[in-house]
Amino acid sequence: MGQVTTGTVVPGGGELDPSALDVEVLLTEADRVALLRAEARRGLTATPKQLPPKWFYDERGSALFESITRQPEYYLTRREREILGAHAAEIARTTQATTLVELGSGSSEKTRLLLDALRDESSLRRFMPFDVCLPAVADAAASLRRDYAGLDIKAVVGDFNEHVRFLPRTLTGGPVLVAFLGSTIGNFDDGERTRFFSALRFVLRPGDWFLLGADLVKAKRRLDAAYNDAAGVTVMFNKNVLRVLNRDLRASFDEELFDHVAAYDPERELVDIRLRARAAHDVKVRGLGLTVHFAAGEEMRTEISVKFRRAGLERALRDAGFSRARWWTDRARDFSLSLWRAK
Ligand code: SAH
Ligand code: AVI
Repeated sequence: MGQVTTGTVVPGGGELDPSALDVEVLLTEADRVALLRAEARRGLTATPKQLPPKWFYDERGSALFESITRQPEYYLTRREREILGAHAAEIARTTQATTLVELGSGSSEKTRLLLDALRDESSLRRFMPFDVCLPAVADAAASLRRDYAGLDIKAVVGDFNEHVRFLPRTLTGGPVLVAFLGSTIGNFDDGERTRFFSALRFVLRPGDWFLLGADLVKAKRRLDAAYNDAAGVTVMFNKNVLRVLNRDLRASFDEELFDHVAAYDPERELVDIRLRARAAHDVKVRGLGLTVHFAAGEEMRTEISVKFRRAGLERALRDAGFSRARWWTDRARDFSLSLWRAK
């Protein structure tokens, strides 16, 4: 993965050759740009303006996210790692998974705890990291191939909002464990979350497993700090979406004309993440033949990060056809990891 300070080396991963990298592509570079065009047009012409969070993650965005996970205020990754460290062996013993699929896998760093535990159980045959960011998933797969000789590592580039239904083609022989870590589920709105759980349940067979990492409701002070780190990495991450639009849609966004705004809303139990225009100005999006006007102070939503309560998650997963096998939190009860079985 490139250094965050060196700028973007690989435009959206488009200049990497997926076949040379041994990556299965469900979302080609052409598909990616077509989807970006459609979603950017919809979001930039909507009131209020909004962009889906998947567009943060080109190579630079993925590196910036990794840097966020190391910031002192961003407790989520450390807490989830603590839970995985304490319970990976039990997860491996319980599931006896032969295939591990990881959705939104990024660097798959924490996943090594699961891979080690499943290797100790001698059940695991195949690991399938799945991510929208080709450089991230290719890099993770290359490093895992070095460290887990004998494990069949099948990296997939895809959009988990669109392509979860294509997974069953490859899911044969023994129980499958699908892991969705990091509280990426929090970046879905209510409708997306419901659709995602049902699509996932649809591709799993009864007896397959789902492991979900979800951040929990807590004091506003801590959540505001986690999404406004003192080093300003989250600011760069949020503004990275503007660079992606400039590069891939030939837009003219000026990062200096926007402020990062992130605040926990205790009513809706989510962190609302936006870019706020510092002054009235127009942005040309040449790839869409569009001129977009921003009023002074106008906010464009770039992400939500929902915080969960146990009861709400249990209801949603039961409704989708899962039964709960385990529920764990870290010692500080900041973060949850739960294991579900397809009924
Ligand atoms: N699971 C890792 C990374 C979380 S960051 C962790 O826990 O640290 C979110 C990851 O989801 C990124 O790697 C991003 O590229 C990926 N992602 C975001 N939207 C996606 C989408 N629609 N489809 C597939 N992957 C997506
Ligand atoms: C990937 N996702 C769960 C992160 C989150 O906490 O919602 C993305 C992020 N956005 C700002 N900081 C981190």
